[in-house]
Formats: sequence, structure tokens, C-alpha cells
Amino acid sequence: MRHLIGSLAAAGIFALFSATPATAHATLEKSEAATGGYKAVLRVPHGCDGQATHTVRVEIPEGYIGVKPMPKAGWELDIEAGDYGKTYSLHGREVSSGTRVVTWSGGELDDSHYDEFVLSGSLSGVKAGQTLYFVTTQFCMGGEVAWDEIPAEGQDPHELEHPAPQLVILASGDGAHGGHGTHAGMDTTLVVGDLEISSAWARAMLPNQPAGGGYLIIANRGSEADRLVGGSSPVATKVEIHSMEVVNDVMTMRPVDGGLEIPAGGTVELKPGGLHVMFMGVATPFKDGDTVPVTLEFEKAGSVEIAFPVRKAEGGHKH
Ligand SMILES: [Cu+2]
Repeated sequence: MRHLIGSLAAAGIFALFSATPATAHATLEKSEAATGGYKAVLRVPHGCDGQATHTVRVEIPEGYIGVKPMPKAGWELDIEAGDYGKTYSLHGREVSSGTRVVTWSGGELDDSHYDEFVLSGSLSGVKAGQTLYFVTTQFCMGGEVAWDEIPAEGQDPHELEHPAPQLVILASGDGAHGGHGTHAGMDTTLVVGDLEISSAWARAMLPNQPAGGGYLIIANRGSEADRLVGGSSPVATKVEIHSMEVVNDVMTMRPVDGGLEIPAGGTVELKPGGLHVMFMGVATPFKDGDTVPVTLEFEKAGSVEIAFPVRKAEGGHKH
């Protein structure tokens, strides 16, 4: 079941399954780099669930320019060139088009084997803290595996299912420690009965991603426990409260049984990598700068309307 493609996720069924361990994902050998020359070594750890992969297709992200693939023995190489989204400076020249998609085909990567696919190019017009996603698809006789979701290193599990290989841009000469790190979220505190709700935010989603995560902090100033029992939003067909944990090395998430307890005098934080609000059946993926209207249902405090500001994911770059 692990490597069924997007249709599973699109059906919303994926929520019932565990995500794959991180080691089984297609990844970049070097996942952080500063502007300038960058050799992308794409590591493909297996075929498709028992079948050999005969074709590997990589979409070159905007900002990775002048890309040349390394030929591989036994594989045919195909380069699709096209216009970039903007004009870049490369070795003193202005360039506005180049390699957009690279496909290695006709090879054989057995499901029990591992292989690497190499690209050479330059990172240009990108900012420190930005993440580039190398959307990768493996094709096999009976299907394909698309690595096209935001990776979620220590973050939301639905996005761990098939994360796109990612590259985090570093500040030149340093480790990109300025400018990002905290998700401020909603900066006001909502008081509803004994509850104080703060720091609500939802994560920006990739195009076609059907589900997203939302986070917030709930403090209970009262002397009785309350429970977050559910939620709804006009922009999602379903809103659930999920927990996540590692079971047998597999990141698993599931709805919180019977609601999430907010203990008397206690504070519960929903954050990436842990408890979260899950928005399912999202027709228009959340974009940075959007606001997601959410109604949360508490057993005692009743229903609460909250606007979740959308922030970009900054997957994988930990401090
Ligand atoms: Cu979830």
C-alpha cells in the first residue's frame, strides 16, 4: 500500500494509512545549498512496490537554472527545455529559458535496488530560507510513484506520504539563521469562556495537495477540563483533530479519539510534528497570505470561529 500514487491521497483515504519511513523517500543527497553552482544528486531508494522502475522524471524547480543532467549507462536521457518564470543572471548573461524537465528512461531500477540521478546547474534568484522542490516521478510497468508533496521533516504526516525531494536555500557564507524560524500565526488571543486561543496558523499547500495542517495554542484558565471535539471550515470538506506518533518506525497520524482534552489550568499546543488540525478535501490549496476560516467545537466552551492565517512551509530546515 505504501506507494500508491496521488489518487489515493486525492480520495482522502490516505488519512487512514501510515506514512512511509523517511528513509524510503526519494531525496536529494545535499538538501541545503547557497546560491551558485549546485550538483543535485537525486537518490531513488527503490522501484514501485515490488516492481522495477524504468523511467525517472524530474521537474526542475524555478531558480535552478542552466541544468544539465548526467547521462547514465543503460538509461536514455531526454531534456524538455522551456521558459523560466523569470529572467536570471548566469555567468554574467541573462537567461530566461533552459531545462525544465529531465527524464531518464529505458533503464531498470529493481525494487530492491537503489540508484542516483545527477543534475548540474546553478541556483539563482532564490532567497535564504526558501525551499525548492524537485518533483520526481518513478514509472513502473504497473504504475508510478509521484514524489510531489511538501516534505515534512518533523512536521505534518500527510505530507510525509510522498514528499518531493527538497532543497533549502542557505544564506551565502552562513547557515541562513536570519529571517525565518518562527510562525507567529494569529497575534491576538481569543478568549472564549475559560479558554484562550492563540497563535493559530495553517500551512501553505502545494498545488493539487488535497489536505493541509493547522496549528494553534489552547490554554484553559478554568477549573474544569474542556475538550476540542471537532471543527469545520467552508474551504474543506472535513476538519479533524489529529495526533501523530511513531509506531514501528513509521510516522502515523489518526483522529484523536473522543476529542482532545484541554486540562484544567493546562495548555495544549497543536504544532507541526504533533497534534494538528487537519483540513481534508481542500479544493483550493491554501496559499501564503490566505486566511482560512475555521469553526472549532469545544465540549464546554461551545463553537469558536477563528481565522487561521496561512504561512509558507519551511520544511526540513531546523534550528
Ligand atoms: Cu492529520
